[in-house]
Amino acid sequence: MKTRAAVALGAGKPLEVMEVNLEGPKAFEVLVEIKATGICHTDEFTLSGADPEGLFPAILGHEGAGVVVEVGPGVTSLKPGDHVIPLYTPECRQCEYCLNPKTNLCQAIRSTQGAGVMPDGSSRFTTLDGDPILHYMGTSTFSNYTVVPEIALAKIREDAPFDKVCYIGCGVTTGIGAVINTAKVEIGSKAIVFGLGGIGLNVLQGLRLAGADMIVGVDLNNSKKEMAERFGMTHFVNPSEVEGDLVAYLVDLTKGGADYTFDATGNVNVMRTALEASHKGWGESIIIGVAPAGAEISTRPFQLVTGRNWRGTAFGGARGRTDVPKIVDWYMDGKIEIDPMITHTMPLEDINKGFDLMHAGESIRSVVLY
Ligand code: NAD
Ligand code: DAO
Ligand code: ZN
Repeated sequence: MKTRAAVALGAGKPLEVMEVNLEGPKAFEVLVEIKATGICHTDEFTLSGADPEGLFPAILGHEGAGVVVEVGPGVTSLKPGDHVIPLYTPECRQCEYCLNPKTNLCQAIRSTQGAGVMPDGSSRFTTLDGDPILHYMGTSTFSNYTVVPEIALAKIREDAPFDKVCYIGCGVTTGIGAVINTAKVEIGSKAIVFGLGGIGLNVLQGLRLAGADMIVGVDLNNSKKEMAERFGMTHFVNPSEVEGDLVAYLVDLTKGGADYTFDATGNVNVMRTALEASHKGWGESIIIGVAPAGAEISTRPFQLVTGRNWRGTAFGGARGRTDVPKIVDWYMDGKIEIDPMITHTMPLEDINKGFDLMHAGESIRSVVLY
């Protein structure tokens, strides 16, 4: 079949919206009509060329929601008409990683997903001239129709609006999951969140859900304060307005350091501040942000000797097929909010405007509606 897609032809170039060929689903694959997709910082990271694993030409996009159109041989868990969210972190429920409760990093299709192809080693996308186009994160939601492995699709309830729950495909789950699955924040905790963008706001609402008492937000941009308060932030700090050492300021504000800190900036200097602002003896600092290629973190080892813990999280530690439908329920039951974070919507033809809004810091989430 043919489908409309925004194709990343090369690093640093705008996406080009064009018709491409899409081959049908092979064994254990599913053809999905994408109804809506968010534009995430990570798509921008890859498109910019900063992602060392970025491959071109490719169809980016990993924050979508849609409907199953056709299933390939061997697919048993989905049928045409099912509503789904594609997962860049699959859940095969059989591999060594899926069987270990300490991780969500299913490895069943890791090597082919990283190479931009389906598990059989080939791409389903080609240009109208027949040249291959690669998949991205196993999802390629910047295409109206896409093929996704069965183990990388979460089946969700049919009354959930695609234009909102697509955000659960990355940002919502990453932020809330970092709090609930990775940090396992307890009621009454003190927390600091660095970076109040699309991920940080969801860390805030995760902390509110977990019953944290003090929720400090840190951002260089004062315009982030209002929305952050709406999502549970109790105190705001702009580092550029703090005189003296930021760590000392935050330790004083939290009366000894925070029980939990979260980096949602991707800046390695911020990651160090986050670790050192966590409480001596038991503080945990969770890295969510993805740093530029080659960047390294550092601190004095004595920070760890004296009981602070440095950890990371991918997709909020969530097992997508199991956890994503539950997060959709939380949204539908009013336990979490998504609507105010979808600040812009646009048709596929205008997708580059979504990237412009992100660069200008004017959007939290732009969503493409097919
Ligand atoms: P964003 O651009 O929307 O937000 C980043 C925020 O950080 C902005 O508000 C910005 O003003 C603030 N900021 C920048 N530098 C700062 C500094 N020095 N001090 C304080 N605040 C600062 O980005 P986002 O979509 O929220 O993504 C955040 C990070 O999370 C990115 O690195 C992204 O790649 C990463 N991410 C990780 C995962 C994962 O699974 N681990 C998933 C999705 C995104
Ligand atoms: O198993 O090695 C692996 C792959 C893990 C991928 C985790 C990706 C999380 C960070 C990227 C942000 C995605 C939007
Ligand atoms: Zn697995």
